Amino acid sequence: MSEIEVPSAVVEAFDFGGEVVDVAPLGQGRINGSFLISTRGGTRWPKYVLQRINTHVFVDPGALMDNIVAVTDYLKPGIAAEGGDPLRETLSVVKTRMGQSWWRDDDGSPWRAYLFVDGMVCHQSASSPQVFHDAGEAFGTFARRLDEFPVDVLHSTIASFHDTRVRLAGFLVAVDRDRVRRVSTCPAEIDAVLARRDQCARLMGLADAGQMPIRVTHNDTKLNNVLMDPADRRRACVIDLDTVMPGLAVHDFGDAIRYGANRTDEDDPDIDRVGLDRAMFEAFTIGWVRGFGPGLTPIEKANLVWGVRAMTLEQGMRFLTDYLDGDRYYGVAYPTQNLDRARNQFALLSDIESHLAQLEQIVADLV
Ligand code: GN1
Ligand code: MG
Repeated sequence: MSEIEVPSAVVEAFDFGGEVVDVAPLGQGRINGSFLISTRGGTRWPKYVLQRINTHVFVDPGALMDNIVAVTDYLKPGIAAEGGDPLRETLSVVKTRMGQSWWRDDDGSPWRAYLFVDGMVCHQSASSPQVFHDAGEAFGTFARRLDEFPVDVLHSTIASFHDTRVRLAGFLVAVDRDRVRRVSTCPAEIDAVLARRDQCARLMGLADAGQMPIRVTHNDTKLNNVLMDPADRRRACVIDLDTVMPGLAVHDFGDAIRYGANRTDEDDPDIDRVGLDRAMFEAFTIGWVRGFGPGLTPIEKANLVWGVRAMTLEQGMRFLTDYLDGDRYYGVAYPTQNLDRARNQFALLSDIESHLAQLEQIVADLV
């Protein structure tokens, strides 16, 4: 994202409270461009995160920011009531000088700002089951605190984001169109999806039948989307709220496992290193279920492993779809990177499938 320049008018649009002395690139997100703003002489907060919202991905930045403001405003009193610090344990939107939650620059790009939560640790990969357990507890706690939030208030900022049936349909269109003539380069990967096409309807089918609750979900529960307080394991801040919208809790659980319990990075092209680390799986599950508390329903508990399968299949399908479309969604460093990412996900899925009984047993023993 380093190619993005921050126009000075954007910096001036936000009410940072002091003199801005530095603007530096921040983080490793694939979607938005992020910058750390350092200020001096202010009376409020020293550092902020300034982000340019990717409008290729998020077509309605106003709806997205409405969701984030609604959810973070709702979370703060609950955090305070639990003895936490609402300025550190959830995001705080910084308004523009005009009092708005975002700003459109002269080129039409939307920008927004948050308080920078300092002194927290962001793990790109789990160094131990304990770290992953704590991430699970943070995401579970996030879900619990939003249990009573009126979910209908939220906009679906990306339609059918984790509707695996719709992802399958998009994949089939990409195969059919063969836009950049890559179908012939990946028959085995296409078959990996086709062999599992019936699985794509399971979870959303349960939701449509009214058996699985629609909740406020995060929808991008990667380990690196939770900041952890090194001084206190129970204090954390769930970030990247762009995809907070109505969804399924089992999808949030599954996406976290898919990303964080893989023995290697999702970008690793060496699929011999891919596999589901069962100790990591167990640690996250313990933390997540504990954080979530008694609100988790029996049908959700019974479908946790299905959530992992669905999210791994879906992510493989999304990477492969983008490869077939000519890499228009995910950034790539080399031409076959999205194909490698898809292969990585399908290898993970195969490993999960060959240990299903064991994973179901781990869950059954815990919940
Ligand atoms: C994107 O930008 P980042 O890394 O938070 C994507 C997720 C994928 C992920 C795969 C809005 O997340 O859904 O799981 O890449 N976010 C969006 O690495 O599409
Ligand atoms: Mg994200």
